[in-house]
This record gives sequence, structure tokens and C-alpha cells, in this order.
Amino acid sequence: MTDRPVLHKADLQALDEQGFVVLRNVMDADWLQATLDTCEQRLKAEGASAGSEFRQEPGSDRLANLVDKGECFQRLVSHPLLLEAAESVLGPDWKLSSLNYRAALPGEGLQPLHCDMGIAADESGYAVFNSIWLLDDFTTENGPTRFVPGTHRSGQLPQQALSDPLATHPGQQIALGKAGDVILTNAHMWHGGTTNRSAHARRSLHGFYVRGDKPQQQYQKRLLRPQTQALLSPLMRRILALDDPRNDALSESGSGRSGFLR
Ligand SMILES: O=C(O)CCC(=O)C(=O)O
Repeated sequence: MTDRPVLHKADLQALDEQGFVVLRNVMDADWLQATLDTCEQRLKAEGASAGSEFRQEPGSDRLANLVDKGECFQRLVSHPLLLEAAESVLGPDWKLSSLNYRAALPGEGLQPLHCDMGIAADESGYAVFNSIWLLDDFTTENGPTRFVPGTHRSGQLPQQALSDPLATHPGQQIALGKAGDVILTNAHMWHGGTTNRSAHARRSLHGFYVRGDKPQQQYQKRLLRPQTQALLSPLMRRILALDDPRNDALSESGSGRSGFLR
């Protein structure tokens, strides 16, 4: 296990200024393998309905509601580095919005540049934080994520500012890394998947967090089975906002859950 107990100052600075940072070797080999195996089993078991708790995306395999689907996923959303990073972007009032799987399939995967939930920062600050967990190496060939550094500070949405959000942006960077690395992102920063030009799926997980005054993308209290909820620790209940009446009101109605892609 190569977990670091806290984020380095340079990581927090990159997250604040550029809007993203890649952390190396966060998952060890056993955790990574258990996660890959569980995702493969779920894809097989769920078949054509895989991802339907949230959305299905042509050209990508998706799974949703993953906190309900394995211990390896609960470990991920409660990882101390992730919680520290979420708090650095969102402040103390945050919760998990969703944990999803996305695999860009060969020849597919290009997404328009977007901000998660389709929102810019507001008078209360940033509202969305995301983490992309690499389950395969991200290479120049296999559809790594692209980012436009600094755009989280622009207050603009790409669909308003750009004539073609699908086009290559002159300021974009791609994030490369090894399976087991994690990309932390201020999810107001313009980003999106790129085309996978390799012969294999490019697999990842998205651990997505929102500020407390926003609805969860996936209302955890409704989606998690009672037997899962019964075994959760106090920390997991806090992360999932299971005992938060404000979250119940927001997420039951879905009010404010607009959003692009997420
Ligand atoms: O998987 C990726 O590379 C990025 C995916 C993404 O941004 C999304 O699905 O909203």
C-alpha cells in the first residue's frame, strides 16, 4: 500500500491553480485487481441495463451506484486523500454525489468539453469536485481525459464560450498516468474524454463530490440497499449524507440537478 496520509502542498496548489493534479500509486495491486474484477462481474451481471441508475453513453461502458456494489468502492470514496482534496475545493460542507465507472471503448469516448453538473462556480464558491481513478494506464493512444487548466476560475461554461466544445482546445492538456493513479479535479474546469485509438477499453472510476447545498447526482439513501446501509460506518454515513435532511429535500426532488454529463 502506497497511500500517503496527506496531500502535499504542491498538490493542493496545482488543484487550486490549474484545476487538476495526478497522484501516483494510490491503489495498490490487490485493491486495483479486486476493483477491476468487481467491475467486470457487474458489467456481466447488469448487461444492457448497466449504468442505468444514472446514464448510459454510446461508445462507453458505464456502471453507476457503485457504493452499493462492493467493499472496494466504499474504500475508494472514503480515501483520506480524496476527502482532503474534496474539502480543499468545496469547503467543509460536502458529500458524495456518485461513484460511477466509465470505460471508453476502442474508436469511441470523445466527449465535448464540459463542467460537471453544467455549472460554474457561484457566489458561495466551488460546488463540484471529481476524481478519476485510473484502472488502466492512460496513454496518448487510449482516450485519456483532456483538461483546460485554469478554466474553473473563468466563471464560464464551455458550451457558452466555445463554438465547438468537441473540437481540440488550444489550451488543453491530457493527463497520462498508470493504473492505480488518481486525477483530482476541480470539476468546474473544462474537461472531457478523448477518443480511444487503442484496441482495448480504457477503464476508470469517477468519485464525484458536491457542495452540501446541491443535490446528489445519485440519491444514495434511496439507491443503497438497506443491507448495505445497515453495515456502514459513521464516517461512510457522513460521506453519503444519509442523515442529512437538507440532502433528502434536495435529492428527493432533484431540484437543481441540471447538468451536463453528470
Ligand atoms: O472518463 C473520462 O476521461 C472523463 C469522463 C467525464 O468527464 C464524464 O463522463 O463526465
